[in-house]
Amino acid sequence: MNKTIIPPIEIQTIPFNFQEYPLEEIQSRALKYYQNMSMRRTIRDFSTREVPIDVIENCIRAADTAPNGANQHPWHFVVVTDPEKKRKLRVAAEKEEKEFYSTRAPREWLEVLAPLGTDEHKPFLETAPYLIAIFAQVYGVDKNGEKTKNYYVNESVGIATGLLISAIHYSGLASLTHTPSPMRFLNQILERPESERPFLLLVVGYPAADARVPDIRRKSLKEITTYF
Ligand code: IYR
Repeated sequence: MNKTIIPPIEIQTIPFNFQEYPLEEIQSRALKYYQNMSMRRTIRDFSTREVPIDVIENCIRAADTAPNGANQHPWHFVVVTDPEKKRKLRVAAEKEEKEFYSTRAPREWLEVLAPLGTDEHKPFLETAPYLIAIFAQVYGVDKNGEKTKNYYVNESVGIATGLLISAIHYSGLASLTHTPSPMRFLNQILERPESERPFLLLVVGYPAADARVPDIRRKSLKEITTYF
């Protein structure tokens, strides 16, 4: 096959607005950021307390700053507050999860989940003020309706989701990464096209006053790093 030669184009550039800090400040910022992130926990008991939409929108804006394949931003965020939609999502998720916990999940999977105390009951899908369904645009669709290729979709959407979770925590709210499996029902209930694959359902809000979390530990730096 003949390789088409792509003529070089002159790319438009603008000056890079880099914010430089004194070294001690960089060290202190890194430490403080870590200390703040170390307080993040996934919670399962949410309060019904309201959260203004601008908080959620700014967190999504932060997620959209994620580095991504060919600047395609292959993601879509569906913000759900409508009680009827939430109820439908809960019913559909609990149906799949019941299957998962009772038959689909292999014994060894259930064993590693046991310390987390998860089960098929997902009341938080109705109690929390926001559900954010994150979709990965597996392929694009051009103006003629033809499929176009997207690059590094999983990596891009994974990074954007990480930034979103971090922004939500930094803002002072809590979240839960919920992964009903399979989750194609999200396309149907949330009216998203076939070109989008549901990636994650993020539950966002304040923790319930009496919320508790499993007594589990993170890995140490030593366990997760190698230096040369
Ligand atoms: N999707 C199920 C099961 C589950 C799987 C993993 I891996 C977790 O870390 C937690 C739960 C659920 O959401 O309950």
